[in-house]
Amino acid sequence: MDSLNKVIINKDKNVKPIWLMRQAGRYLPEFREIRSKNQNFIELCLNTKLVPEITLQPLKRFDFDAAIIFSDILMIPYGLNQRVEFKKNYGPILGEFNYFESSNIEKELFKKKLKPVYDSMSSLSNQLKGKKKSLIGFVGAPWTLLVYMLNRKSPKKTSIENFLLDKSKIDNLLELIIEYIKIHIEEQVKSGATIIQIFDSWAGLVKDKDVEKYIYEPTKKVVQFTQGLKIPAICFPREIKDYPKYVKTVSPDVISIDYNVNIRKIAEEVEIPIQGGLDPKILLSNSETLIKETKEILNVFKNKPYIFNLGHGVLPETEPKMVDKLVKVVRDNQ
Ligand code: 1CP
Repeated sequence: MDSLNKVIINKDKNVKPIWLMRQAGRYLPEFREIRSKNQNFIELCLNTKLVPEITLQPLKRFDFDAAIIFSDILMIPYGLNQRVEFKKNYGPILGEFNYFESSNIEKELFKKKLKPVYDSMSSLSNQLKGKKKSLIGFVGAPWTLLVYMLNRKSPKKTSIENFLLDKSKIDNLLELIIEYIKIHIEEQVKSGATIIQIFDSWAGLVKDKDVEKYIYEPTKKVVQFTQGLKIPAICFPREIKDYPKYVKTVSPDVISIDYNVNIRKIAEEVEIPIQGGLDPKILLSNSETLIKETKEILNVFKNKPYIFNLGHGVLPETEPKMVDKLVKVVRDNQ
């Protein structure tokens, strides 16, 4: 078993594996080159030749312990026949969600639309065979997908209050989303994913009184489903207020923390393996700061099962040589 799965399952305290959210992406010139020739982002995510290539680009440069398939959380709404587009310098734009049409979609049709993702996963699984690397599949958490599907753009752009008013619509849609998240997880696992990460990027938008209903309950269903497939689940509930309570209620195998979390406090409060936390902006600073901050994290988690990662995705302005430095510092200090 590879080191990342090992730290999760055996809770190995001495190995500190490393991978980065958005490790394949715009900070790499080789990605930008492919992207410039492939304007349609969804089509790119369905390209079975380019997806494995892009996924492996960061592993060619850096000594990461895991590959995360190059895809997007919005492939689920796409599979449910919602229009999904990515506008340059703006982000995703989704079409009107038609509940009736989507709830009547054949599961086989959904799988067929997303088959290229699963084929890319199989190809990656074959290419990584014999190498000590984990292969991470992922999904958006039910809440974060609900936000994009009803808001139809990033909630950075607008308030989300309006769509939360129609509660009956939301309940049905959440159930539908959970059903398809499970299918998407199962197909990725069947194709060779060894870990599933659940991205709840907008968990921080939920008010305290609604956390149980929109975050804990639906995510727990997804986590239990993943664990039922004998696959570890990493949860990333970005900007959630109470991480210890989340861990207790949702019971993921690993909790991935954002960069606002107090690492000393959480190291004491949480028993399960922790992932992440380094502010991605540190990679925009200088070597000295990077070494200092990285060593501090390694020190805090010295006697704990910990997976090195950032508190959110790699920023596009990041210089690849800083990522290389980070990996070396992590390797040399354990
Ligand atoms: O070239 C481009 O403009 C495309 C940028 C891009 C990339 C590289 C998007 C559009 N998605 C991706 C890939 C992606 N998305 C990965 C690849 C695997 C990796 O290397 O990590 C992953 C894991 C995601 C997951 C994802 N998509 C999330 C969760 C993680 C996070 O960043 O919070 C979210 C919220 C999305 C939606 C999305 N897709 C793309 C963008 C720019 C966004 C965010 C939009 C917003 O700010 O609301």
